[in-house]
Amino acid sequence: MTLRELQLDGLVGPTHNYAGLSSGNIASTSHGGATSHPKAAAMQGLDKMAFVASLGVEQAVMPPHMRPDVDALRSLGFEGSSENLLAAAQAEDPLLLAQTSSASAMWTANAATVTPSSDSADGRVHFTPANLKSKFHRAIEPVQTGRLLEAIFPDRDLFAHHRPLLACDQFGDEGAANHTRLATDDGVVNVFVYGVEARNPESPGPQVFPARQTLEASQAVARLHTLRNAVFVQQTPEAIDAGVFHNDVISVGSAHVLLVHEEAFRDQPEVLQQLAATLGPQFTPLVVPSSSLSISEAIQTYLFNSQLLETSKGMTLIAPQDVEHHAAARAVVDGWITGDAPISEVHYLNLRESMQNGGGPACLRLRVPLTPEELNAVHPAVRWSDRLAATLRSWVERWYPASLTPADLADPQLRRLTQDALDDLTGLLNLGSVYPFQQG
Ligand code: SUG
Repeated sequence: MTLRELQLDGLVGPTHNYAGLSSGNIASTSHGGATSHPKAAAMQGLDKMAFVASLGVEQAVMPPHMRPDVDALRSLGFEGSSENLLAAAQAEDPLLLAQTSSASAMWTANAATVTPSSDSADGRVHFTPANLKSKFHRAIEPVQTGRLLEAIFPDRDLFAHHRPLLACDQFGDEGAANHTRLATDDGVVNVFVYGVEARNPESPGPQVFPARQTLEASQAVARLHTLRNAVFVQQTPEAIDAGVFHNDVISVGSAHVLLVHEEAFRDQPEVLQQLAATLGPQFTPLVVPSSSLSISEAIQTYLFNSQLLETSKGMTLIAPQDVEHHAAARAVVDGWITGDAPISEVHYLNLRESMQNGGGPACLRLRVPLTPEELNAVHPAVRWSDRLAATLRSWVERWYPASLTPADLADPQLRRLTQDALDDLTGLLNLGSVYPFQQG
């Protein structure tokens, strides 16, 4: 059965801001406190979706989460009306207010891990929302993510929705950002990349920054999804310590192609041999040596956070403009396009607002490979069309602030505006009641 890959992009929320929340993510920590531009950020995301859809790729949109998350603040002891509670949080613990205000759900590569029906033993598409337990501002996402995924993929005969793994050190799970599905005529491999083996004190791990994904979590997700063809590969601790907080910062793969930096995986030559043994001669790993692009240049430009899309013209790369403007990264891409690599074209997009928080093109999308029948069962109103594009653009135009600083996050008007905007959006997308504030 031929699968088509749906790109489910996170719509940037109205509270998009720079709070420096993600240690280990260099763009996030270096932009903490900067002024953000939520309207521009959302428009940049919509431009990407429109562009990808124009290539003939299936595209859909995932709504933002309600922020600030007043319920999370209440669960941490703040009381009273939303207005008083936000003011109290800002006075007492502004970092906590920033954490509960982050629009980080936009990076849907971390929303869940997805297994296509062709790979699961029960023939259903499986979703497990990532628990994102490594960072508090992200650990408040999975319940809402699960609700949205259930609304977008409603048919339980076709779609299996699991609960997030229990959030603890042993089961740190960051979703599809650490998962790559490769497929050739000879075979399919689901590559799960982890940072550390949590229960094994002998397992080498990073010394400076946290390993967000554990082997135990990857194994549990593969088990839940009844996967038959999973392999588990460890990141080099050095890459994590250099700022590779998710594997999708240093490798991206699709079908028979794997773009990967030389220093991405432990025992990389053996890993690639193992993949080749299953995938056969079509498998094409394009390994970028450190002499062409150092790890820090890979992190700075986000070359490997490009989207690798199958289009009628062959493999197409959607890369951030930062790659275009960096001589060494640009040379790597030019080498692929003009040489005999199976990549036919590249398009550079402006995703500055998201990039400054460490989110490139691939972070902003969750890939969902579907059969035609499954595609037909996707909630129709979130699937891309010119009409949806126009609706979303005027929705953003109407509701989004032009700029935000961390000091603006306690503004009761921002909370009210976000709630009204999301209420309006659920109507436009015909999603029913998907937010707690709509459920009384
Ligand atoms: O989890 N940044 C996100 C970026 C996620 C990128 N996703 C992938 N690589 N798949 C993170 O570190 C920064 C928020 C702030 O600092 O305000 C943030 O959460």
